[in-house]
Amino acid sequence: MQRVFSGIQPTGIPHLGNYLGALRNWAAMQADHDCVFCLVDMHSITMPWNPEDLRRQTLGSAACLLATGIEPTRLYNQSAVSAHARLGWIFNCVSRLGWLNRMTQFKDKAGKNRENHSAGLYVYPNLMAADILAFHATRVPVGDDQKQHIELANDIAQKFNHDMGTEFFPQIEAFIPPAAARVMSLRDGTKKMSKSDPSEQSRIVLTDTPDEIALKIRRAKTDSDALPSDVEGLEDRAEARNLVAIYAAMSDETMSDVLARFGGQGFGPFKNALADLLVEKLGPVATETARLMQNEDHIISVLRAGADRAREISEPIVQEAERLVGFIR
Ligand code: AQP
Repeated sequence: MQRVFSGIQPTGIPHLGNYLGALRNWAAMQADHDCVFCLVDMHSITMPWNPEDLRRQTLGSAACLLATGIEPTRLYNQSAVSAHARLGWIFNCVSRLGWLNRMTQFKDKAGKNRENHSAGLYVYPNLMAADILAFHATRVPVGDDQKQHIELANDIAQKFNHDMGTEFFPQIEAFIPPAAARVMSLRDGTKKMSKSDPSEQSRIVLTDTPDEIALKIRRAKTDSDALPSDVEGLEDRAEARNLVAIYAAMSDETMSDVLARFGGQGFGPFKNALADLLVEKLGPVATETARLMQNEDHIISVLRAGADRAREISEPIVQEAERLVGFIR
């Protein structure tokens, strides 16, 4: 069975972009893949953080993931399994500065003030490569924004294999969903929906109440034209395209199907229908998350059991990588 690895940062409650870009596929892949899913808390401290928030958000994200259908034994938090840090360090020494300089996510997150960012943010893609390769995972379900990082992970695996004269690490394939692989902000159709966007109105989170969902969709930025009757008509209309793409992904239809129904109409009825659809699909996730959050000890025990399983899989792989490098164990 092919092994799948994927992670999410517990930097806030997962949002609709995380759900459509990743989490929904995670849950679906469990049926026919050997899955390992991780709350990548070590990645979460690459940007400024508050320890109490990190703790709370790790537990909240775990509850949310379980509520989306992730099986408890497959979930753990990264810092509990030392394989990530050990292989991450080896990859810091395999990866090249020139490769990291090309990573667009670092440029986006660091902005103009690069000198003031953590070294961790810069080497983040090396740790991400270690996250996946510590499990010899070959399939990684991610949103479109992670494509470049997966390519880098393959470059690192190849260079390690070449330098050590082995075929130890496999090549990785990104699994990017065909629809809504990049969900955009509800306030600005040119920016991706993100947990760290200061505007809460920019995203729908998986714990939003029906009223909050309806309000955010009603307030979502649009233009003043009616919806077009075909997909070409969405060109240069980033916000309209985003809402149609969300509708299509949530209803498992194509964007053309959606426009065949709503094309020619104003945004009012479409937004009402979209809000109803989101409430129908995400409402049960919010209810189950709230139920799980009432028992923090249970969530902690789920993460501990998941970490035990993750250690069992990753330990022999990382020990072999350490042996290949020349470390004495
Ligand atoms: N807007 C998005 N559309 C589609 N997929 C997305 N993902 C994230 N945003 C979108 C996918 O969700 C998975 C987990 O992402 P992450 O939390 O590890 O990191 P991120 O990509 O940096 O997400 P955020 O929300 O933007 O977090 P912050 O603000 O903390 O940096 C990944 O598979 C990602 O592709």
